[in-house]
Amino acid sequence: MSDQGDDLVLSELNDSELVEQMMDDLYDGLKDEIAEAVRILLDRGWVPYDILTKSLVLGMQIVGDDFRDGILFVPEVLRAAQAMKGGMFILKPLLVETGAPKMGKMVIGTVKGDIHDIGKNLVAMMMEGAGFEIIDLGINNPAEDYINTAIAENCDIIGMSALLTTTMPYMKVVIDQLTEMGKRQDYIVLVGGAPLNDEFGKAIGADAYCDDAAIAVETAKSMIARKHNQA
Ligand code: B1M
Repeated sequence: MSDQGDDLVLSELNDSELVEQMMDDLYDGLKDEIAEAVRILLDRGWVPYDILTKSLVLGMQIVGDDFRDGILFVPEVLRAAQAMKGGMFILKPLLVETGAPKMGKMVIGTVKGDIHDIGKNLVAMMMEGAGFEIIDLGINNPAEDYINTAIAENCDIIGMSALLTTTMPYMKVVIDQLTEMGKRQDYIVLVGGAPLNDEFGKAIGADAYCDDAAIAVETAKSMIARKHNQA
């Protein structure tokens, strides 16, 4: 996508040029350039969440569109994902170390059959930054992983992520299993991922569908507050 010359100096670009360049570099899977640009924006006073949402997440959207349209293929998308993770690695400590008071405990993971983890990682980071204790199960999780961890670790929230239309129905399997065990009411169940919507969340019996990481944080906070008030 980019026709970036060897002599391009990222620090000489103004903010909007730099953000444009970051989208090109993400598209081209240039991890070092993404890391450098993230550091430059931080030095310029950008807040970590804006760097994520206004450059990396938007850039990944372009990658996703071209992946869908057959312009990019798995190896290129993987490189873009690695570059995005490079940027997230720098931002993570800044997102999680807010000193916020402890809000509750959440187990989160991507469901069985699904290996997409960027969005889930972002949600985990933002939740941690908002004061939640996070147990991250990673990718490809069967129902037992969520349920056993929630019970053993005394979690308040079970969070599930799915990026494929073929894997999102598995969220219902987890919720149904909780119900069969008589444990559904013990946990707040939050779901998210690009192919989901509110209606799907309701249909499978989740407490809420969360469109993005910021909404996940707000939803979790208000549901935890409601749970404590009821208690
Ligand atoms: Co895949 N992939 N992928 N992929 N991939 C999608 C999802 C796809 C939409 C691309 C496309 O066609 N446009 C398409 C799915 C189509 C569909 O199901 N309808 C697709 C496909 C088809 C596939 C494969 C099947 C391709 C193949 O092998 N032929 C394969 C599946 C493998 C598997 O899982 N079994 C596959 C593989 C891959 C890679 C490995 C190459 C890579 C993943 C790398 C990784 O994650 N480590 C990859 C990527 C990167 C993508 C796209 C391009 C980007 C996803 C992403 O990271 N977005 C994606 C296209 C797209 O989504 N536009 C695509 C950025 C991230 C920040 O957003 O994950 O949506 P997102 O998370 C958001 C919200 O959704 C929400 O908050 C996050 C932050 O704001 N959220 C939650 C997410 N989880 C939440 C959980 C919560 C709350 C909110 O819990 C409480």
